[in-house]
Amino acid sequence: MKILVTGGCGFIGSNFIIYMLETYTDVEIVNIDLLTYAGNLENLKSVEQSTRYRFVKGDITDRDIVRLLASEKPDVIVNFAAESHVDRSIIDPSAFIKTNILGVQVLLDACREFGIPRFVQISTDEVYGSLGPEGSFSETNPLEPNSPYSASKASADLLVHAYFKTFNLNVVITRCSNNYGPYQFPEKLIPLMITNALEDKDLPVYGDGLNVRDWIHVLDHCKAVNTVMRHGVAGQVYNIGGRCEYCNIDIVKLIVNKLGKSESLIKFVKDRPGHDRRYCMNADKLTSELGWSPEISFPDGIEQTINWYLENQAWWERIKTGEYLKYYDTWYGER
Ligand code: NAD
Ligand code: TDX
Repeated sequence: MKILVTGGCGFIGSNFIIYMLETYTDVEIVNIDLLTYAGNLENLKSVEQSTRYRFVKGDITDRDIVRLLASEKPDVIVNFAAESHVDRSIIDPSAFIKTNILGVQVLLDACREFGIPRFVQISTDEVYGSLGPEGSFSETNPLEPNSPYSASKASADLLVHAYFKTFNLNVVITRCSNNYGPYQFPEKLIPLMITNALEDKDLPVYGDGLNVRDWIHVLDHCKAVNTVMRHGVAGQVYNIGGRCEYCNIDIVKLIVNKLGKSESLIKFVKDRPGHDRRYCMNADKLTSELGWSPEISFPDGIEQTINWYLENQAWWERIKTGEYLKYYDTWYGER
């Protein structure tokens, strides 16, 4: 099976590539990634010598490069490439609109032109908006995104659906909850808190810290994507979730305590504008129809993840320089 992965140098894409190459000897992967601030070739060191893996630096909004790779006739395109951080989309939405919407159009057009048999769009729970204290999102919930990031992802979902209906393209959409695990960029809650705590820096918690997220280990997400890629029904959406709700302040306290640091590092700061209160995924469709369910418990997964950041200090220290510091000052400086 030849897979064209986009955005494979990011957090989830790199975990997916490593998982697929290690698990299946008949899988070949081409990875196109623009290497934005979030893309890191170091994530793929363990597979870069593999004869079944090839990296191409390129932009999914660039029709020429996408057409060139599509002309190699992969069996499937799995689209992880995106601007993925909500806070950055509040500072400037432009790149989100370009990559997350226009980039998807370019990929879909290439699928049509070269007859690619399947397109997998990696979407997110955030397209459904925000939940109250009860209930969960199912695939039939309306799309009610609240941030420029989630609006761009919801737009892409609608476009993917339209190409299924109008052009009969073989597409599937996955919508997953919050991931955590190795190689996550330290702008997202869990790696930010782990690395700041290790550096004895403030731990900025937005608002009252009671916003709830549904956490899933990245490896469980990768396995779900593989399942949907192989067995999902064309035109369908599949929710993916960890069945694991935590409010932010509990996660932060857990990390602080595991690292033996003081809770006085925790600082409540000005809330994120448009901050979604709660996400919770109902992934019953994926479990009952395709047989997937999450395997890694949060206590095991978070322990393993904290250890990974402890053992890979050089990885995140190299990231937390230059562009990262500029972003950090812009976003957190006045909170
Ligand atoms: P990430 O920011 O870590 O990685 C994104 C990757 O895409 C980077 O390697 C970046 O260089 C690349 N990229 C960005 N713009 C590009 C472009 N124009 N052309 C080619 N490559 C480009 O993101 P992530 O957390 O790994 O998320 C991957 C996907 O999963 C995204 O589509 C995101 O919306 C979705 N998702 C993420 C989560 C999560 O919790 N992280 C949850 C659900 C869904
Ligand atoms: O410094 C912080 N302080 C804080 O309180 C940061 C970075 C976050 N938070 C809160 C905001 C959220 O309630 O923690 C929660 C998680 O924040 P993020 O890690 O930024 O994730 P979220 O906004 O929930 O979005 C994530 O899940 C869905 C990913 O970034 C998206 O790419 C994915 O689609």
